[in-house]
Amino acid sequence: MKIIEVRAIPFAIPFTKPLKFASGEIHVADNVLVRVTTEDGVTGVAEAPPRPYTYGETQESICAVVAKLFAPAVEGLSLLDREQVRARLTRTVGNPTAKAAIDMAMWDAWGKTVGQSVHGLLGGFTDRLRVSHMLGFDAPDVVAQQAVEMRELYGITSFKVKVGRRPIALDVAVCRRLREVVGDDVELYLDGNRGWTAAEAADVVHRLTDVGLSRVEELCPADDVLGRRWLVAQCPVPFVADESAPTPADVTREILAGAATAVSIKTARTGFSDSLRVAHLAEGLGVEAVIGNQIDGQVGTACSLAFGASQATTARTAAELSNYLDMSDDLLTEPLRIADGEMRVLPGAGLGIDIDEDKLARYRVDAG
Ligand code: MUC
Ligand code: MG
Repeated sequence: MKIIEVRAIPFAIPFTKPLKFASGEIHVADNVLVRVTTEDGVTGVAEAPPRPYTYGETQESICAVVAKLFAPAVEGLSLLDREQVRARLTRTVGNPTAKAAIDMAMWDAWGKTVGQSVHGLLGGFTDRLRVSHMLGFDAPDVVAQQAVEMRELYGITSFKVKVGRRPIALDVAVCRRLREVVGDDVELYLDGNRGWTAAEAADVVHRLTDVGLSRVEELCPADDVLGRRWLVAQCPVPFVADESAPTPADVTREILAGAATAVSIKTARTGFSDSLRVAHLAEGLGVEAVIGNQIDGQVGTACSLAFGASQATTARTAAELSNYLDMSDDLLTEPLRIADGEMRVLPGAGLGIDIDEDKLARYRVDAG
């Protein structure tokens, strides 16, 4: 199980429908495939989706930090040395998706080596997750129509609505139109990506009481310390920490400070080893944990699925697993499937996925 190579391969796949939200927009999945190879000839994979406007990582920075810093720190260790790998990588602050992808690729390689699924190795709680779809910025009728289509095509009945940093009346109109069109049986929740002030967010939350939101996420910056606490204290539904809590320590700080009452777990950001820590923290603290989506492709989505379904804490709520549907293509030999609003855990060892080498050759943006 000795690791002989850690490799970062940049690739770019256009989106058919760009996603726009308060902190940025995505037109191309300019992600990085991380490959961990052992001396037994086993290769584990994972995907790092950079979010420059959130964490400062870019496709180039991920490739550079893996090649120059992280690969040399990991090569020569065993797949069973995950905590040693973590200790070495966390000496460096930041670079969450680069670290997470190495961790997850190691789990994939471990699963493949021992002939077991990562989902099982992580805990194997259930064989499926309900799916929640993310609705980006658009006009009220367009957003409502997208929700209707997602329900018709995939049976999805849970939607995260992106809001913030545009006229508040427009966001309120989107939520009202959505509720009108999809009816009462559909779950709706908001994500502001820090786009409002605490006062604006409080105003909107009160104005939308009758719309029936199940939770709200990062409506204002957590750095507005007292404003955020004031907002969370009056919020009638769970308030999710996402980009304000990218590590287990941040989660602890934010929840204990009253800056959030729920947490988003993104495997793209915390890998499997730290996502386990966050899930257990959430369970111990008694707060809701939602599987979020860092706008992952199918490789990353397979990671979120394997993890989310492995824990009782994360399987309780609908998981954000569908952003890949807006991409023009992907890297897997067998595409993921959503049916009846659910995604089933993939059979097979490791993550249960295989990379289509022709597609990787087509989409990679390095020399190859
Ligand atoms: C989300 O939940 O915020 C947008 C930016 C990012 O880092 O993740 C996405 C979705
Ligand atoms: Mg978010």
